[in-house]
Amino acid sequence: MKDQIIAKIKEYETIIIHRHVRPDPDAIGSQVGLKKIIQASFPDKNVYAVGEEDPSLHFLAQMDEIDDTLFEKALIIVCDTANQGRISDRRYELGEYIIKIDHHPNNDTYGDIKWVDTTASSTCELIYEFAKYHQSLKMTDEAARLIYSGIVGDTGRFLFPNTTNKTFHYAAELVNYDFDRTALYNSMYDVTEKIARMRGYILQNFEISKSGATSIKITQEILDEFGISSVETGGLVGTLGDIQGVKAWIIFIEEKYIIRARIRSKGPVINTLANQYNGGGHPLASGASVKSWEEADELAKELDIICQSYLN
Ligand SMILES: [Mn+2]
Repeated sequence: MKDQIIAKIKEYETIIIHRHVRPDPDAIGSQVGLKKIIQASFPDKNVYAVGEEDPSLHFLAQMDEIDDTLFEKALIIVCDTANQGRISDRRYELGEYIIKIDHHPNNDTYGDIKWVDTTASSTCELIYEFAKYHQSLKMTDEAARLIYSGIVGDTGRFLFPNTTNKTFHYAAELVNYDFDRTALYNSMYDVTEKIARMRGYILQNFEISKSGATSIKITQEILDEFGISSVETGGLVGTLGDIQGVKAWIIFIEEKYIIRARIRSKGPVINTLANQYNGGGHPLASGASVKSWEEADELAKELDIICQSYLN
C-alpha cells in the first residue's frame, strides 16, 4: 500500500492534500505534515493543502488558495476523513486520482487507493509511519511539529486508549526534531476566559443517569450569554469525561439549523448510535446531529440504554 502511494506521488507533478471540515490538530497536522514531507522529498513538485481556514489552528498552518484548473491533472490525497461528505473543499472531485489515508472505520470506501488503519491513534501517526517507510521520504522539523500535534490532539495527550506502544515510540522520535513543544502545548490547550466560564456552566448543569449516561444541552441562548460560537465549543467535550460514574456523555450544542451532538464514551460503543443520527466516528468518540430538542432527548435516552447494557 505504501509503495503504491509513493509511486503515485512520484508520478504526479501536482499534489493537492485535503482533510475534513471543522478541522482538528490531527486533520491539519496530517494534511500539512504530509505536504512538508513531500515538498522536502520532491522539491520539484507542486504540493498544496486546501480547505476552509480555521483561525484557531493558524498556529499550525494556513491553507493554500489555488485555482480550480490545478485540480484537473492532480493527485488528490485526503487525510483523516472517513466520509466524502466531510471532505473540506469539494473540488477534490475534479482530481484525477484519489488516495484516502485515515484511521476512522472505513465505512465510506472512497478513493482509488485507501490506506485505512483503525489501530493507529491518529492519521498523523500514519503519516509519520509513511515518512519512515522509505528512504526517498524526508522528514523536517516543521513536519515533526505538525505530526506531533496531531498525535497529541487525537490521543488527548497520550491519555486515550488509542495510545499504543507504537504511538509512544513515534512520539519519542518526533521530539528529537527541533520545535518548541511548550509553545505548541500552549497554543493547543490555553483557553480563553469565556471558554473557561462555559466549562464551569457545563460542570454545574450536566445531568447524569443511574447507568452513567450523561448529557448537557447548550442552547443558542447560553452560547450568547457566554459570548461564544458553536465552533468554539469543540474543546469542551472532554469536560465531563473524568467525573466518577460517567460512562458515556453527550454535549448538545444548538446551531442555526441543527443541534450538534458530540458523543464520547469510556467503554460503551457509541458510533453505531451516532450513525443512526446523521453522524459517525470512532467507537468511543463520535458526532451526530438532531433537528429538535425532542430528538436530542431521544438520542440521550438511547445512550442511556447502551450504558445500561454495558457491564462495568
Ligand atoms: Mn484523526
